[in-house]
Amino acid sequence: MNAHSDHPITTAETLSDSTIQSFRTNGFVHIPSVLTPEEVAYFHDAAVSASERMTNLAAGYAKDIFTQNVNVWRVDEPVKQLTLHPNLASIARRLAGIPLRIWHDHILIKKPHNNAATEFHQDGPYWPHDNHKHSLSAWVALVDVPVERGCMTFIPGTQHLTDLRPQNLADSDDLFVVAPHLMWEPRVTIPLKAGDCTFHHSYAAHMATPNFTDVARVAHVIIYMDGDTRFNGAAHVITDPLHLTPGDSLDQDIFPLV
Ligand SMILES: O=C(O)CCC(=O)C(=O)O
Repeated sequence: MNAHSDHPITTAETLSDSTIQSFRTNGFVHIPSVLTPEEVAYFHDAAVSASERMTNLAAGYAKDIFTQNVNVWRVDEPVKQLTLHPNLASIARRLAGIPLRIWHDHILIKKPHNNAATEFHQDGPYWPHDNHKHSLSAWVALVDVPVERGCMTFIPGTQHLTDLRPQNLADSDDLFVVAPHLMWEPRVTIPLKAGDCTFHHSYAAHMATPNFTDVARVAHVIIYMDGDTRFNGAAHVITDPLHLTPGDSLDQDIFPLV
């Protein structure tokens, strides 16, 4: 199930300047081998088990696309080790170049033969955030994810488009309705070995291919936000229970600095 990579573990210290530059220019980057094969096996089993126990938030809006379990780190000790993984956090901080907090994590599983893409969208417009210019996600492959199993595709440079309305990730046209010129931009598709990850900026337009294989696609996504992000008053499943006031700092236990 999981390819054992011969690549040495990538750390914040071994990250090259050109990798950091590539992230800042394109809005995404492929980082090979952020976890050891032993960690991949441990976190894969933990993620699948947590997902089976937790509510599937996508049941209402994206049921064929993936299952989605949010803030797993708050209730599951092994997954917490992955979400707060020091190697991932250090790489994220080097890419962003600023102090970061956890916004939330989520486990996204595409069932075998789900045959449904996650359509193009940006993440930033969904979030109730001000002051979050550097927010980014680590999308960690917990199985091998070739193109046929649901890997990520990005449109380079789109992280600069910060004023689009939220786009529907179940509608293949929606991003191109709000930004028609993007239809003609080149796209970059990044298959991942288990234990690799991509990082993407919160405004980088991205989609994930369908799963046409017999194996579930298991990804764990850790979202980091700027340390001084503020709440902007919009509704969101993570912040609704906190009864915040617009302008409030997100300096709270549920959003730890990493
Ligand atoms: O894994 C997927 O299907 C989509 C992931 C995604 O949109 C994200 O991590 O922002």
